[in-house]
Amino acid sequence: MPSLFLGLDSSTQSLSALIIDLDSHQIVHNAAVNFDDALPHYKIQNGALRTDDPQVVHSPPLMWVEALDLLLQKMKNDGAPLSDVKAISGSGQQHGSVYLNESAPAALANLVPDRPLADQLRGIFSRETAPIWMDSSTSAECEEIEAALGGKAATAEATGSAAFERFTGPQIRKFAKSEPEAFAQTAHIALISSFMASILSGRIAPIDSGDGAGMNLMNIHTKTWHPAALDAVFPTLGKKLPKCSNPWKIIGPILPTLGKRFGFAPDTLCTAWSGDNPNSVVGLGLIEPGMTAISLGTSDTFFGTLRDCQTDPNAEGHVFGSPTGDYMSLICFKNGSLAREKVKDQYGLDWDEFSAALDSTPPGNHGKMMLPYFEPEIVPRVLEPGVHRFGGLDENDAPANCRAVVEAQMMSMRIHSQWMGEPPTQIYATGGASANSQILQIMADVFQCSVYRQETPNSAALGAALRAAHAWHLHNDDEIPWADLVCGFTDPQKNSRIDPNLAAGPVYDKLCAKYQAKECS
Ligand code: XUL
Repeated sequence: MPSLFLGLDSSTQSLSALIIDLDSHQIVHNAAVNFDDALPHYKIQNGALRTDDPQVVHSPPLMWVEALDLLLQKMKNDGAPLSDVKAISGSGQQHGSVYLNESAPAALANLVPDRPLADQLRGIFSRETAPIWMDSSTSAECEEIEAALGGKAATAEATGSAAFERFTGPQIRKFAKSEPEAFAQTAHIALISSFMASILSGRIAPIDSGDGAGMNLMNIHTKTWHPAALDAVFPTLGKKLPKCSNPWKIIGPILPTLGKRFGFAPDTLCTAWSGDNPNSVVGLGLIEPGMTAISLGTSDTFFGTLRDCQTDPNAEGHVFGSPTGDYMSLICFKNGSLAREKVKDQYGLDWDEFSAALDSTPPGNHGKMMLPYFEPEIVPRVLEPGVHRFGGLDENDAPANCRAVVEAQMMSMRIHSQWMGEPPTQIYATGGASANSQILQIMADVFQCSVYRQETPNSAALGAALRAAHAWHLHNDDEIPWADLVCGFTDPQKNSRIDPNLAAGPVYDKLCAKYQAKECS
Protein backbone atom coordinates (compact mmCIF):
# COMPACT_ATOMS: atom_id res chain seq x y z
CA MET A 1 0.00 0.00 0.00
CA PRO A 2 1.44 3.40 -0.95
CA SER A 3 2.45 5.89 1.73
CA LEU A 4 0.16 8.83 0.92
CA PHE A 5 -0.37 12.01 2.93
CA LEU A 6 -2.72 14.91 2.23
CA GLY A 7 -1.80 18.57 2.84
CA LEU A 8 -4.44 21.29 2.56
CA ASP A 9 -3.80 25.04 2.41
CA SER A 10 -6.58 27.44 3.37
CA SER A 11 -5.13 30.69 2.08
CA THR A 12 -6.67 34.11 1.55
CA GLN A 13 -7.90 33.47 -1.97
CA SER A 14 -8.17 29.71 -2.32
CA LEU A 15 -8.19 26.30 -0.70
CA SER A 16 -5.68 23.96 -2.27
CA ALA A 17 -4.54 20.42 -1.67
CA LEU A 18 -1.77 18.10 -2.59
CA ILE A 19 -1.13 14.45 -1.93
CA ILE A 20 2.43 13.23 -1.54
CA ASP A 21 3.74 9.71 -1.90
CA LEU A 22 6.49 9.23 0.63
CA ASP A 23 7.82 6.08 -1.06
CA SER A 24 8.47 7.67 -4.43
CA HIS A 25 8.95 11.21 -2.98
CA GLN A 26 6.52 12.58 -5.54
CA ILE A 27 3.48 14.80 -5.48
CA VAL A 28 0.75 12.54 -6.88
CA HIS A 29 -2.26 14.86 -6.88
CA ASN A 30 -2.92 18.60 -6.90
CA ALA A 31 -6.26 20.39 -6.62
CA ALA A 32 -7.59 23.83 -5.75
CA VAL A 33 -10.76 25.86 -5.34
CA ASN A 34 -10.56 29.60 -5.91
CA PHE A 35 -13.07 31.38 -3.66
CA ASP A 36 -13.99 34.22 -6.03
CA ASP A 37 -14.53 31.85 -8.96
CA ALA A 38 -16.22 28.94 -7.19
CA LEU A 39 -18.13 30.69 -4.39
CA PRO A 40 -19.22 34.12 -5.68
CA HIS A 41 -22.40 34.02 -3.56
CA TYR A 42 -20.27 35.02 -0.54
CA LYS A 43 -19.72 38.37 -2.30
CA ILE A 44 -16.00 38.33 -1.67
CA GLN A 45 -13.24 40.04 -3.61
CA ASN A 46 -9.93 38.19 -3.66
CA GLY A 47 -11.33 36.04 -0.88
CA ALA A 48 -12.22 38.90 1.47
CA LEU A 49 -15.20 41.08 2.34
CA ARG A 50 -14.60 44.81 2.05
CA THR A 51 -16.42 47.65 3.78
CA ASP A 52 -16.13 51.42 3.50
CA ASP A 53 -13.36 51.23 6.08
CA PRO A 54 -10.22 50.01 4.25
CA GLN A 55 -8.69 48.92 7.56
CA VAL A 56 -11.41 46.35 8.17
CA VAL A 57 -10.90 43.11 6.22
CA HIS A 58 -12.93 39.99 7.05
CA SER A 59 -13.92 36.74 5.33
CA PRO A 60 -16.98 34.52 5.85
CA PRO A 61 -15.95 31.31 7.68
CA LEU A 62 -18.90 29.41 6.18
CA MET A 63 -17.20 29.93 2.81
CA TRP A 64 -14.21 27.91 4.06
CA VAL A 65 -16.58 25.09 5.08
CA GLU A 66 -18.18 25.07 1.64
CA ALA A 67 -14.77 25.25 -0.04
CA LEU A 68 -13.58 22.19 1.89
CA ASP A 69 -16.69 20.27 0.84
CA LEU A 70 -16.26 21.35 -2.79
CA LEU A 71 -12.54 20.59 -2.94
CA LEU A 72 -12.80 17.11 -1.43
CA GLN A 73 -15.78 16.28 -3.68
CA LYS A 74 -13.81 17.45 -6.69
CA MET A 75 -10.80 15.35 -5.66
CA LYS A 76 -13.02 12.31 -5.18
CA ASN A 77 -14.67 12.85 -8.60
CA ASP A 78 -11.27 13.30 -10.23
CA GLY A 79 -10.11 9.95 -8.85
CA ALA A 80 -7.63 11.28 -6.26
CA PRO A 81 -6.42 8.32 -4.17
CA LEU A 82 -8.18 9.54 -0.99
CA SER A 83 -8.82 6.02 0.31
CA ASP A 84 -5.05 5.43 0.59
CA VAL A 85 -4.31 8.64 2.52
CA LYS A 86 -2.86 7.77 5.93
CA ALA A 87 -2.99 11.20 7.54
CA ILE A 88 -4.13 14.73 6.78
CA SER A 89 -2.71 18.04 7.93
CA GLY A 90 -3.19 21.61 6.85
CA SER A 91 -2.10 25.18 6.67
CA GLY A 92 -4.13 28.31 7.32
CA GLN A 93 -3.52 31.98 6.60
CA GLN A 94 -2.20 33.16 9.97
CA HIS A 95 -3.85 35.34 12.61
CA GLY A 96 -7.51 35.15 11.39
CA SER A 97 -10.05 34.15 14.04
CA VAL A 98 -13.35 32.22 13.92
CA TYR A 99 -15.98 32.69 16.64
CA LEU A 100 -18.22 29.71 17.51
CA ASN A 101 -21.27 29.46 19.73
CA GLU A 102 -22.04 26.66 22.18
CA SER A 103 -23.79 24.56 19.54
CA ALA A 104 -20.54 24.05 17.61
CA PRO A 105 -19.12 20.89 19.27
CA ALA A 106 -22.34 18.90 18.77
CA ALA A 107 -22.86 20.18 15.23
CA LEU A 108 -19.28 19.22 14.29
CA ALA A 109 -19.60 15.78 15.85
CA ASN A 110 -23.01 14.97 14.36
CA LEU A 111 -22.56 15.79 10.70
CA VAL A 112 -24.38 13.43 8.34
CA PRO A 113 -22.73 12.25 5.10
CA ASP A 114 -25.43 13.05 2.57
CA ARG A 115 -26.05 16.77 3.13
CA PRO A 116 -23.78 19.71 2.22
CA LEU A 117 -21.48 20.62 5.11
CA ALA A 118 -22.30 24.32 4.90
CA ASP A 119 -26.02 23.62 5.42
CA GLN A 120 -25.21 21.63 8.53
CA LEU A 121 -22.73 24.10 10.05
CA ARG A 122 -24.50 27.38 9.19
CA GLY A 123 -25.67 27.88 12.79
CA ILE A 124 -22.40 27.41 14.69
CA PHE A 125 -21.04 30.96 14.44
CA SER A 126 -21.38 33.68 17.07
CA ARG A 127 -19.90 36.08 14.52
CA GLU A 128 -20.71 35.61 10.85
CA THR A 129 -17.38 36.99 9.65
CA ALA A 130 -13.78 36.33 10.63
CA PRO A 131 -11.17 39.12 10.72
CA ILE A 132 -8.17 38.03 8.63
CA TRP A 133 -4.47 39.01 8.52
CA MET A 134 -5.15 41.95 6.18
CA ASP A 135 -7.23 43.72 8.85
CA SER A 136 -5.38 46.65 10.41
CA SER A 137 -8.16 48.20 12.48
CA THR A 138 -6.90 47.40 16.00
CA SER A 139 -4.21 50.00 16.77
CA ALA A 140 -5.97 51.05 20.00
CA GLU A 141 -6.13 47.44 21.22
CA CYS A 142 -2.45 46.89 20.37
CA GLU A 143 -1.52 49.85 22.57
CA GLU A 144 -3.73 48.58 25.40
CA ILE A 145 -2.22 45.09 25.25
CA GLU A 146 1.36 46.34 25.11
CA ALA A 147 0.69 48.69 28.04
CA ALA A 148 -0.71 45.80 30.09
CA LEU A 149 2.29 43.59 29.26
CA GLY A 150 4.96 46.20 30.05
CA GLY A 151 5.59 47.71 26.61
CA LYS A 152 6.47 46.68 23.08
CA ALA A 153 9.76 44.92 23.82
CA ALA A 154 8.28 43.06 26.81
CA THR A 155 5.33 41.91 24.69
CA ALA A 156 7.72 40.63 22.02
CA GLU A 157 9.89 38.91 24.62
CA ALA A 158 6.89 37.14 26.16
CA THR A 159 4.79 36.28 23.08
CA GLY A 160 7.34 36.30 20.21
CA SER A 161 6.07 39.53 18.64
CA ALA A 162 5.03 43.03 19.63
CA ALA A 163 1.27 43.58 19.33
CA PHE A 164 0.46 43.91 15.63
CA GLU A 165 -2.94 44.95 14.30
CA ARG A 166 -3.49 41.69 12.40
CA PHE A 167 -2.55 39.47 15.35
CA THR A 168 -5.41 37.56 16.97
CA GLY A 169 -5.24 38.94 20.53
CA PRO A 170 -5.86 42.55 19.47
CA GLN A 171 -8.59 41.35 17.10
CA ILE A 172 -10.35 39.40 19.86
CA ARG A 173 -10.13 42.42 22.16
CA LYS A 174 -11.71 44.68 19.55
CA PHE A 175 -14.59 42.21 19.10
CA ALA A 176 -15.12 41.91 22.88
CA LYS A 177 -15.16 45.72 23.25
CA SER A 178 -17.31 46.56 20.25
CA GLU A 179 -19.79 43.64 20.27
CA PRO A 180 -20.01 42.49 23.90
CA GLU A 181 -23.23 40.52 23.39
CA ALA A 182 -21.93 38.51 20.44
CA PHE A 183 -18.69 37.99 22.34
CA ALA A 184 -20.64 36.65 25.32
CA GLN A 185 -22.32 34.16 22.94
CA THR A 186 -18.87 32.96 21.84
CA ALA A 187 -18.05 29.65 23.49
CA HIS A 188 -15.00 28.77 21.36
CA ILE A 189 -12.46 30.87 19.48
CA ALA A 190 -10.52 29.13 16.73
CA LEU A 191 -7.78 30.17 14.35
CA ILE A 192 -8.52 29.49 10.69
CA SER A 193 -6.11 26.56 10.91
CA SER A 194 -7.72 25.02 14.00
CA PHE A 195 -11.22 25.68 12.62
CA MET A 196 -10.48 23.66 9.48
CA ALA A 197 -8.94 20.87 11.58
CA SER A 198 -12.10 20.89 13.73
CA ILE A 199 -14.31 20.18 10.71
CA LEU A 200 -12.26 17.18 9.58
CA SER A 201 -11.92 15.67 13.04
CA GLY A 202 -15.45 16.50 14.20
CA ARG A 203 -14.28 18.13 17.40
CA ILE A 204 -12.82 21.45 18.60
CA ALA A 205 -9.19 21.14 17.53
CA PRO A 206 -6.14 22.43 19.41
CA ILE A 207 -4.10 25.42 18.23
CA ASP A 208 -0.53 24.42 17.39
CA SER A 209 2.50 26.33 18.65
CA GLY A 210 3.32 27.59 15.15
CA ASP A 211 0.04 29.38 14.52
CA GLY A 212 -0.55 30.07 18.23
CA ALA A 213 2.52 32.28 18.23
CA GLY A 214 0.74 34.67 15.85
CA MET A 215 -1.84 35.60 18.46
CA ASN A 216 0.10 37.62 21.09
CA LEU A 217 -1.45 35.16 23.56
CA MET A 218 1.05 32.32 23.81
CA ASN A 219 4.19 32.27 25.93
CA ILE A 220 6.75 31.75 23.18
CA HIS A 221 9.20 30.08 25.57
CA THR A 222 6.86 27.47 27.06
CA LYS A 223 4.46 27.26 24.08
CA THR A 224 1.47 27.42 26.43
CA TRP A 225 -1.09 30.21 26.90
CA HIS A 226 0.37 33.22 28.71
CA PRO A 227 -2.08 34.15 31.51
CA ALA A 228 -1.08 37.84 31.57
CA ALA A 229 -1.63 38.11 27.82
CA LEU A 230 -5.03 36.39 28.06
CA ASP A 231 -6.00 38.85 30.82
CA ALA A 232 -4.78 41.79 28.76
CA VAL A 233 -7.22 40.79 26.00
CA PHE A 234 -10.20 39.72 28.11
CA PRO A 235 -10.33 38.42 31.69
CA THR A 236 -12.05 35.06 31.02
CA LEU A 237 -10.55 34.49 27.58
CA GLY A 238 -8.86 31.22 28.61
CA LYS A 239 -12.29 29.51 28.81
CA LYS A 240 -12.95 30.16 25.13
CA LEU A 241 -9.61 28.90 23.81
CA PRO A 242 -8.69 25.30 23.02
CA LYS A 243 -5.45 23.76 24.25
CA CYS A 244 -2.12 24.70 22.71
CA SER A 245 -0.52 21.65 21.13
CA ASN A 246 2.69 20.65 19.43
CA PRO A 247 2.52 20.72 15.62
CA TRP A 248 2.55 16.92 15.31
CA LYS A 249 -0.43 16.37 17.59
CA ILE A 250 -2.81 13.66 16.39
CA ILE A 251 -6.35 14.91 16.96
CA GLY A 252 -8.00 11.61 16.06
CA PRO A 253 -9.33 9.69 13.07
CA ILE A 254 -11.28 11.57 10.42
CA LEU A 255 -14.94 12.02 11.36
CA PRO A 256 -16.58 8.81 10.01
CA THR A 257 -19.22 10.87 8.22
CA LEU A 258 -16.58 12.71 6.22
CA GLY A 259 -14.72 9.48 5.61
CA LYS A 260 -17.88 8.14 3.97
CA ARG A 261 -18.71 11.36 2.12
CA PHE A 262 -15.30 11.65 0.47
CA GLY A 263 -14.00 8.08 0.49
CA PHE A 264 -11.25 8.20 3.14
CA ALA A 265 -10.44 5.02 5.06
CA PRO A 266 -11.86 5.05 8.63
CA ASP A 267 -8.39 5.06 10.20
CA THR A 268 -7.13 8.14 8.29
CA LEU A 269 -5.62 10.35 10.97
CA CYS A 270 -6.25 14.08 11.39
CA THR A 271 -3.33 16.05 12.79
CA ALA A 272 -3.17 19.60 14.12
CA TRP A 273 -2.99 22.27 11.41
CA SER A 274 -0.56 25.18 11.53
CA GLY A 275 -0.06 28.61 9.99
CA ASP A 276 1.03 29.09 6.38
CA ASN A 277 4.44 30.45 7.32
CA PRO A 278 5.39 27.58 9.67
CA ASN A 279 4.16 25.13 7.04
CA SER A 280 6.18 26.87 4.35
CA VAL A 281 9.32 26.60 6.47
CA VAL A 282 9.31 22.81 6.06
CA GLY A 283 7.72 23.03 2.61
CA LEU A 284 10.81 24.95 1.51
CA GLY A 285 13.13 22.51 3.26
CA LEU A 286 14.31 24.85 6.06
CA ILE A 287 14.85 22.10 8.58
CA GLU A 288 18.16 23.08 10.19
CA PRO A 289 18.98 26.23 12.17
CA GLY A 290 20.71 28.73 9.90
CA MET A 291 18.74 27.67 6.82
CA THR A 292 17.02 30.78 5.55
CA ALA A 293 14.57 31.68 2.82
CA ILE A 294 14.21 35.11 1.30
CA SER A 295 11.05 35.60 -0.69
CA LEU A 296 11.40 38.42 -3.19
CA GLY A 297 7.82 39.44 -3.84
CA THR A 298 5.77 42.63 -3.69
CA SER A 299 7.17 42.78 -0.19
CA ASP A 300 10.36 40.92 0.68
CA THR A 301 10.15 38.36 3.47
CA PHE A 302 13.03 36.85 5.39
CA PHE A 303 12.42 33.65 7.30
CA GLY A 304 14.52 31.00 8.85
CA THR A 305 14.84 28.31 11.47
CA LEU A 306 16.18 29.03 14.96
CA ARG A 307 17.24 26.38 17.45
CA ASP A 308 16.84 28.64 20.49
CA CYS A 309 14.04 31.00 21.21
CA GLN A 310 15.56 34.39 20.41
CA THR A 311 13.16 37.32 20.24
CA ASP A 312 13.83 40.63 18.52
CA PRO A 313 14.78 43.32 21.09
CA ASN A 314 13.62 45.95 18.60
CA ALA A 315 10.28 44.13 18.35
CA GLU A 316 10.25 44.36 14.53
CA GLY A 317 10.42 40.66 13.62
CA HIS A 318 8.25 37.71 14.63
CA VAL A 319 9.09 34.38 16.23
CA PHE A 320 6.76 31.43 15.69
CA GLY A 321 7.07 27.75 16.59
CA SER A 322 8.46 25.71 13.70
CA PRO A 323 6.98 22.32 12.70
CA THR A 324 10.30 20.68 13.58
CA GLY A 325 9.86 21.70 17.23
CA ASP A 326 12.45 24.47 16.83
CA TYR A 327 11.56 28.10 16.25
CA MET A 328 11.26 30.20 13.11
CA SER A 329 11.63 33.88 12.45
CA LEU A 330 9.70 36.02 10.01
CA ILE A 331 10.62 39.55 9.06
CA CYS A 332 8.62 41.50 6.52
CA PHE A 333 10.10 44.36 4.46
CA LYS A 334 7.46 46.35 2.62
CA ASN A 335 9.68 47.97 -0.02
CA GLY A 336 10.46 44.85 -2.04
CA SER A 337 9.77 44.42 -5.76
CA LEU A 338 7.87 47.65 -5.61
CA ALA A 339 11.03 49.64 -4.80
CA ARG A 340 13.15 47.76 -7.36
CA GLU A 341 10.53 48.45 -9.99
CA LYS A 342 10.28 52.14 -9.12
CA VAL A 343 14.04 52.56 -9.70
CA LYS A 344 13.94 50.54 -12.93
CA ASP A 345 11.05 52.66 -14.22
CA GLN A 346 12.60 55.95 -13.14
CA TYR A 347 15.48 55.30 -15.56
CA GLY A 348 13.28 53.83 -18.30
CA LEU A 349 15.00 50.42 -18.09
CA ASP A 350 13.67 46.92 -18.69
CA TRP A 351 14.73 44.10 -16.35
CA ASP A 352 17.64 43.02 -18.61
CA GLU A 353 18.99 46.58 -18.53
CA PHE A 354 18.49 46.71 -14.76
CA SER A 355 20.53 43.47 -14.44
CA ALA A 356 23.20 44.87 -16.76
CA ALA A 357 23.41 47.92 -14.48
CA LEU A 358 24.01 45.61 -11.50
CA ASP A 359 26.73 43.81 -13.47
CA SER A 360 28.45 47.03 -14.44
CA THR A 361 28.83 48.32 -10.85
CA PRO A 362 31.11 46.87 -8.14
CA PRO A 363 30.13 45.36 -4.76
CA GLY A 364 29.85 48.28 -2.36
CA ASN A 365 28.96 50.73 -5.16
CA HIS A 366 31.96 52.95 -4.20
CA GLY A 367 30.11 53.78 -0.98
CA LYS A 368 27.05 55.20 -2.77
CA MET A 369 23.90 54.30 -0.86
CA MET A 370 20.15 54.77 -0.76
CA LEU A 371 17.44 54.47 1.91
CA PRO A 372 14.68 53.17 -0.39
CA TYR A 373 11.45 53.99 1.41
CA PHE A 374 9.17 54.40 -1.59
CA GLU A 375 6.32 53.25 0.70
CA PRO A 376 6.13 53.51 4.49
CA GLU A 377 8.42 50.73 5.74
CA ILE A 378 7.59 47.99 8.26
CA VAL A 379 11.24 47.13 9.10
CA PRO A 380 12.71 49.47 10.14
CA ARG A 381 9.51 51.25 11.11
CA VAL A 382 9.33 54.31 8.83
CA LEU A 383 5.96 56.03 8.67
CA GLU A 384 6.88 58.85 6.30
CA PRO A 385 7.93 57.49 2.91
CA GLY A 386 10.95 59.04 1.22
CA VAL A 387 14.04 58.08 -0.80
CA HIS A 388 17.33 59.34 0.60
CA ARG A 389 20.59 59.20 -1.36
CA PHE A 390 23.96 59.51 0.37
CA GLY A 391 27.66 58.56 0.11
CA GLY A 392 27.88 60.52 -3.16
CA LEU A 393 24.99 58.81 -4.97
CA ASP A 394 23.86 61.08 -7.80
CA GLU A 395 20.22 60.75 -8.82
CA ASN A 396 21.28 60.98 -12.49
CA ASP A 397 23.57 57.95 -12.26
CA ALA A 398 21.20 55.14 -13.31
CA PRO A 399 23.52 52.10 -12.80
CA ALA A 400 24.60 53.27 -9.32
CA ASN A 401 20.96 53.81 -8.31
CA CYS A 402 20.02 50.30 -9.48
CA ARG A 403 22.78 48.78 -7.38
CA ALA A 404 22.01 51.08 -4.44
CA VAL A 405 18.39 49.93 -4.12
CA VAL A 406 19.28 46.22 -4.17
CA GLU A 407 22.26 46.65 -1.81
CA ALA A 408 20.05 48.65 0.58
CA GLN A 409 17.48 45.86 0.68
CA MET A 410 20.05 43.14 1.30
CA MET A 411 21.95 45.17 3.91
CA SER A 412 18.71 46.01 5.68
CA MET A 413 17.84 42.29 5.82
CA ARG A 414 21.30 41.48 7.17
CA ILE A 415 21.12 44.23 9.81
CA HIS A 416 17.56 43.51 10.94
CA SER A 417 18.04 39.75 11.19
CA GLN A 418 21.11 39.98 13.41
CA TRP A 419 19.02 39.50 16.56
CA MET A 420 18.48 35.89 15.47
CA GLY A 421 22.08 35.22 16.51
CA GLU A 422 22.54 32.71 13.67
CA PRO A 423 23.78 34.18 10.41
CA PRO A 424 22.35 32.31 7.41
CA THR A 425 24.38 29.26 6.38
CA GLN A 426 22.53 28.95 3.09
CA ILE A 427 19.73 30.98 1.58
CA TYR A 428 16.88 29.74 -0.59
CA ALA A 429 15.60 32.58 -2.74
CA THR A 430 11.96 32.37 -3.83
CA GLY A 431 9.38 34.67 -5.40
CA GLY A 432 9.31 36.53 -8.71
CA ALA A 433 12.61 38.41 -8.46
CA SER A 434 14.54 35.25 -7.54
CA ALA A 435 14.78 34.65 -11.30
CA ASN A 436 17.30 37.51 -11.43
CA SER A 437 20.84 36.12 -10.93
CA GLN A 438 22.41 39.56 -10.44
CA ILE A 439 20.09 40.28 -7.49
CA LEU A 440 20.93 36.86 -6.02
CA GLN A 441 24.67 37.55 -6.42
CA ILE A 442 24.29 40.72 -4.32
CA MET A 443 22.35 38.66 -1.76
CA ALA A 444 25.19 36.09 -1.62
CA ASP A 445 27.83 38.83 -1.35
CA VAL A 446 26.07 40.79 1.41
CA PHE A 447 25.32 37.67 3.50
CA GLN A 448 28.57 35.89 2.50
CA CYS A 449 26.83 32.56 2.00
CA SER A 450 25.59 30.51 -0.94
CA VAL A 451 22.20 31.31 -2.42
CA TYR A 452 20.02 28.75 -4.24
CA ARG A 453 16.90 29.32 -6.27
CA GLN A 454 13.97 27.48 -4.73
CA GLU A 455 10.74 27.22 -6.68
CA THR A 456 8.38 24.99 -4.72
CA PRO A 457 4.88 25.96 -5.82
CA ASN A 458 2.51 25.89 -2.85
CA SER A 459 5.13 25.36 -0.18
CA ALA A 460 2.42 25.73 2.50
CA ALA A 461 0.36 22.75 1.26
CA LEU A 462 3.53 20.71 0.71
CA GLY A 463 4.66 21.59 4.24
CA ALA A 464 1.29 20.44 5.54
CA ALA A 465 1.55 17.09 3.72
CA LEU A 466 5.08 16.61 5.09
CA ARG A 467 3.83 17.46 8.59
CA ALA A 468 1.06 14.86 8.22
CA ALA A 469 3.72 12.29 7.30
CA HIS A 470 5.91 13.33 10.23
CA ALA A 471 3.02 13.09 12.72
CA TRP A 472 1.82 9.74 11.36
CA HIS A 473 5.28 8.20 11.66
CA LEU A 474 5.80 9.55 15.18
CA HIS A 475 2.40 8.15 16.12
CA ASN A 476 3.59 4.77 14.86
CA ASP A 477 6.81 5.04 16.90
CA ASP A 478 8.88 5.58 13.82
CA GLU A 479 10.69 8.90 13.95
CA ILE A 480 11.85 9.77 10.42
CA PRO A 481 14.51 12.51 10.27
CA TRP A 482 13.19 15.66 8.65
CA ALA A 483 16.03 15.46 6.12
CA ASP A 484 14.62 12.13 4.86
CA LEU A 485 11.09 13.52 4.76
CA VAL A 486 11.82 16.62 2.69
CA CYS A 487 14.39 15.00 0.40
CA GLY A 488 13.27 15.06 -3.22
CA PHE A 489 10.41 17.47 -2.45
CA THR A 490 12.28 20.62 -1.52
CA ASP A 491 15.57 20.37 -3.40
CA PRO A 492 16.62 23.73 -4.81
CA GLN A 493 16.59 24.26 -8.56
CA LYS A 494 19.44 22.34 -10.24
CA ASN A 495 22.58 24.37 -11.00
CA SER A 496 21.09 27.44 -9.29
CA ARG A 497 23.78 27.80 -6.62
CA ILE A 498 25.41 31.22 -6.48
CA ASP A 499 28.49 31.51 -4.28
CA PRO A 500 29.58 34.69 -2.56
CA ASN A 501 32.47 36.71 -3.83
CA LEU A 502 34.75 36.48 -0.76
CA ALA A 503 36.45 39.80 -1.47
CA ALA A 504 33.06 41.51 -1.04
CA GLY A 505 32.83 40.37 2.61
CA PRO A 506 34.90 43.16 4.20
CA VAL A 507 33.38 45.70 1.80
CA TYR A 508 29.86 44.95 3.07
CA ASP A 509 30.97 44.72 6.72
CA LYS A 510 32.03 48.38 6.47
CA LEU A 511 29.11 49.45 4.31
CA CYS A 512 26.52 47.83 6.62
CA ALA A 513 27.89 49.80 9.58
CA LYS A 514 27.54 53.05 7.60
CA TYR A 515 24.09 52.09 6.32
CA GLN A 516 22.89 51.26 9.82
CA ALA A 517 24.17 54.58 11.17
CA LYS A 518 22.25 56.40 8.44
CA GLU A 519 19.07 54.40 9.13
CA CYS A 520 19.21 55.51 12.75
CA SER A 521 20.00 59.18 12.01
C1 XUL B 1 2.25 36.64 8.55
C2 XUL B 1 1.08 37.13 7.78
C3 XUL B 1 0.77 36.53 6.46
C4 XUL B 1 -0.41 35.58 6.59
C5 XUL B 1 -1.09 35.29 5.28
O1 XUL B 1 2.44 37.28 9.77
O2 XUL B 1 0.35 37.98 8.22
O3 XUL B 1 1.89 35.90 5.91
O4 XUL B 1 -0.02 34.41 7.24
O5 XUL B 1 -0.37 34.59 4.41
